[in-house]
Amino acid sequence: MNRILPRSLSIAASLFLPFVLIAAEAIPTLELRPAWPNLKVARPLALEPAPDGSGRLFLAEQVGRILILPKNRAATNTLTFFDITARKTYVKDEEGLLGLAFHPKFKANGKFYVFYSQQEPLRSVVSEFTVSKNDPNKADPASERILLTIERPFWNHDGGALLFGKDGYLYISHGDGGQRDDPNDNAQNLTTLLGKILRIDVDSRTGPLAYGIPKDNPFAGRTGTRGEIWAFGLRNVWRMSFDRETGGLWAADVGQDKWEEINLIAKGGNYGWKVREGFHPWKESAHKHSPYLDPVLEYAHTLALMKETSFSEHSPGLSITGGYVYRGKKIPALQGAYVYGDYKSGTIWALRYDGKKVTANGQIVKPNPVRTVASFAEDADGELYVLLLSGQILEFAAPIKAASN
Ligand SMILES: [Ca+2]
Repeated sequence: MNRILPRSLSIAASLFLPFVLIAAEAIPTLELRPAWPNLKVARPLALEPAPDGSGRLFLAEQVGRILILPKNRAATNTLTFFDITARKTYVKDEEGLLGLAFHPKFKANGKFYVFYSQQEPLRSVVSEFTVSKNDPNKADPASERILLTIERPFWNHDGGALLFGKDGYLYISHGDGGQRDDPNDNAQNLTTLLGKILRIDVDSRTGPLAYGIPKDNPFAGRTGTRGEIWAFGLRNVWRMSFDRETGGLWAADVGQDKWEEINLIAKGGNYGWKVREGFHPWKESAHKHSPYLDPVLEYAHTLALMKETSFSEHSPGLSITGGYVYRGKKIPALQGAYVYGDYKSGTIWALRYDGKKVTANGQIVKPNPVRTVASFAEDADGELYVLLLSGQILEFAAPIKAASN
């Protein structure tokens, strides 16, 4: 018996080999290197280029600071642009300063937006701040305008991605409120902002709200719903991004016990949680809002579970971190591929999608379980970075010689 197993495995491997090789050719093997080798930062979660032509890159730390990174990559010092560490935004795990977005007209109005956690009561806050009138490298701490406060029943599943679309509206991800199995059934409930992607207009006001609800939001003006909702049925979108070329909104939804998933977000779409996780049935919900939209791709927490999917060649992971479609110039072989990773396994993959199905996917760097892939970032040129919770900022590079992966 012992001899049969390896032999049957090798036959299976040879049958699948042509497909594996074709898929591997479409996804390059890359290396990672420190982008600022001499910098020490704390728990970096977002890195954003200022859209003002200054070439400045701003790094948000979970503890409540925003730093301006030095243009000299060998430098050792940063400038502190913003600091709310005294508010104790980061108490544990998923809380903290989680998102940063610059107003599209930042150059003229100096406005930027942050998403941060607060205690007593547990809540997420989305606020507008303005740059100091005297110093372009300092935020004005007295300029805060709170747009949105979302109370949370539990400490986890905050979400916290913030980004502006080409439509000028601010998109916000918020998790289902936490614990397990969405006990309050929030993600399918259209009267709460938990378990959703939201879309608001920071430049206008609707009624007593500190922001406007765009008239073309899918639930705007519908009774029994929140007009801010753009998409729902999401457990805890940990990072989302727009493809700067196609405008597609990619959102990675962190799974509970089995399935991690990547979704392409459509207006009004229901991405299934907690009725579904990935492509699979999960729990009952008191709310009925079918159809449930399937993800682009899923991967499982174990190798054994991967056999139940059409992505059986995909390696497993435990907590997805969404990235970006690569539109930079330095690595032509990565052009047009969506890059994503796993916080727990330290794996980084890329996939290609033709609008209907995944046509290729694979690891682009070797897994490393101490590589805490907390977030990805994209600079003004479309080059990508990996932010490790351990405090490193990495960039991709094509290997100098063929990898022996
Ligand atoms: Ca889903």
